[in-house]
Amino acid sequence: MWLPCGCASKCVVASLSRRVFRSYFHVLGGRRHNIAAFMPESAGFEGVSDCSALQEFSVSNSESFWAAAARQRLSWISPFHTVQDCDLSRGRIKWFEGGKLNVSVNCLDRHVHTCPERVALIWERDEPGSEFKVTYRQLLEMTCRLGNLLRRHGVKRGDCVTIYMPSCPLAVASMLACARIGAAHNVVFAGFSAEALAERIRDAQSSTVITVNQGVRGGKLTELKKTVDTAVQSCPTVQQVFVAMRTENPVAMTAKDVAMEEEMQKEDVVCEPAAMDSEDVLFLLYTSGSTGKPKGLVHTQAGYLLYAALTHRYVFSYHDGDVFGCVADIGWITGHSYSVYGPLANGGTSVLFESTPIYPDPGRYWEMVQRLKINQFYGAPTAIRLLLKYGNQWVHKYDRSTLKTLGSVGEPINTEAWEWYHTVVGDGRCPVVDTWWQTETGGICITPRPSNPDAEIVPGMAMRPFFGIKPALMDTEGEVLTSNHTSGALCIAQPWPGMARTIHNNHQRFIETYCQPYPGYFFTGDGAYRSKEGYYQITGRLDDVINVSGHRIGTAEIEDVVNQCSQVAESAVIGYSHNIKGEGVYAFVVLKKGMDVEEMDLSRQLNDLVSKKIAKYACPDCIQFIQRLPKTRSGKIMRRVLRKVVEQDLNGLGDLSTLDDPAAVQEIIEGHRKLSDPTPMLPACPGFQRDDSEDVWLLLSPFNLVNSHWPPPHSFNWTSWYWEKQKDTVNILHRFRQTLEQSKRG
Ligand code: 6R9
Repeated sequence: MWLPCGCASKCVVASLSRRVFRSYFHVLGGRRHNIAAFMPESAGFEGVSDCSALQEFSVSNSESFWAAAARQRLSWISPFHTVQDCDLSRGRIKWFEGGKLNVSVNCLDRHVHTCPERVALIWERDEPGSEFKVTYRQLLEMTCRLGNLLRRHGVKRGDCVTIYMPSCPLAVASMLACARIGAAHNVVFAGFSAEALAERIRDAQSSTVITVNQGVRGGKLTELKKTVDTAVQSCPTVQQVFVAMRTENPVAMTAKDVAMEEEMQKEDVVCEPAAMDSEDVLFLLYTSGSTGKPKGLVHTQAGYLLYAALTHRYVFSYHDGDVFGCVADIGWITGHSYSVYGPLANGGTSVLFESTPIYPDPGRYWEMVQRLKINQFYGAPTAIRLLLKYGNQWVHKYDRSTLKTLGSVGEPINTEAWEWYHTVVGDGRCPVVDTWWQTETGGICITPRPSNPDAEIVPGMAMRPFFGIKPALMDTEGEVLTSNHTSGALCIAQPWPGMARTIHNNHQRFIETYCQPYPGYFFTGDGAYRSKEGYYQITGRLDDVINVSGHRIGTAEIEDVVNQCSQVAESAVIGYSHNIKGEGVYAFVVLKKGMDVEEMDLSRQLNDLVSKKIAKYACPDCIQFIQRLPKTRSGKIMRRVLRKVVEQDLNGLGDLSTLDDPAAVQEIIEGHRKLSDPTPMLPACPGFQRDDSEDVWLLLSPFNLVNSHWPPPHSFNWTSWYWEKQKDTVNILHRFRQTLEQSKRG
């Protein structure tokens, strides 16, 4: 059993229904709340008496606001002399210059001085009921040993260490150890393939990788160390791989490998923190853009930490003693900001979730809420939609009375999922905060809370800008839209400390992507609607990035892989509306001339390829083989046309006159019609839903099946194989098919 060592072992119409929540701030009678008690630094801000005035102040007196917050909330080795030096049009972003600090000291040492035995991390391991708690003292010890170990192995200030680990205390200690000695970290989501990992290691020029022997998720083992072995073969920079043991199964060690826990035991528990400049790099995090090459967004020390801490404290109303449950993986920005940096900077208790929402059953989240007494729960709409389908009984079974705030992130939350989250999970008591933000923004930017005690929360809307955030909507001419009840490209009109500073090794791409589209503004890549009341609702990406189960993926990245298949001439990938994942991946594939292949076989081959080159979640849900792609005369693929075909909006195909060969569209429409024909093909079997992100087949309830367009077989005995057999999906599908055939014959 692996124990941490060192210590011994997306739509514009919101529901019409509106909800008004009572205060969850300190209310001092009547409608007013005590703003200085709410945020101590606001006591010095003139004319600020409530939350909306504080928001206005934070935007129009941005420097005073952020200077006061930075002085009070961060521990500095030496103070900053300049609050900000930014020029968005040139991509220059600098905060708190002159200041020196250490992020790990801010996240650990200062809490160890005041409350060493407070729990910093609750590691909710995959195996249910086997949580493991790590106090601030233990986490500091672990971090220091690891920092010393990295130093002893030559890792220096300015180096970049790649971390390929699932959510666990040693992964957090690895991040903090890097911060302690002044190295940057590059966490790569442990679901990425060897090739995707290798690309990120090479781009980050890492000479050190940290991993575990095996990952454990949903009861299944994944060979993470073997994936690293494959990856480093094409990474000449890698000199050493630290391997921690998550399971007891031994792995083959190479000359580059270092047994991490064993070596940590030899290290001192004191590690001198490096005095870092505010603008030194804290981490790189790769995310997808609209080209085939992922970009390594760079976040720096002080501004990022302050922003993560402040948003964590105020969006979720996190108070001392609360248990904060963000179920995102640490491989994504949500895990960075709200499992690690925000909660730890605030001296909080943070849950690290290693499992899946349906392991061992769909009650996992709520059983965990009951057992760990979670106060704030932060998850993704895709999981909420999935759990909603399993029924309320899985929620009602457990005591959720500790919950105070429910958060949603990663993609638009539809009204049905929002209502279910609010009424069933939260018993109608807890505010639901739909938080909009990005890897680029570092922390939450648009969110219903904080706001005045009686301020309404509209289902499915992120609504209000956070402190210091000034959103702007742009029209197609690049002009700022000033009225309400309007939609446009979402920009942020002034810099804030949490924003990314650059793209690693490619500042020009940073400028072109974020700063040039609307000079003087930060362009988010998202579209938004501003309601009559002035609330924001995110309408989805404006570029070729899709969002599958809350994970960003560029369509170009998938096309690049599909095109590598020797039988494929070219392809076009689009996103389409998927009732669980938010968006699904639809690939149009043109084969090379004279190819005689079974389409089913090739589909399988393409899926394997995408899974191997990127990750499982990027696999196409649907592959349509076509003769040619619809292109303009200049050779541009008309994705708009493909989208309309898949949406079955043939009246919306629009102007096809620029098409090189309009007959191509008719063929595609025909092909799509055949594909969506409800014939009982195995993968499209009604009653089942494939969830690639979790690698499972989901059995929908009899109710769903009865309601599907295809009548259920009368002879089918649901109860005999409902739950326990769900894992054995092949069998179930087989039996289901047999029963269907029997019932048809009968
Ligand atoms: C934090 C995170 C960012 C993209 C973003 C947008 C989408 C995130 C959302 C949302 C609607 C929300 N997104 N939160 N869309 N409502 N509350 O997810 O970062 O992985 O970089 O993705 O996700 O499209 O641009 P990241």
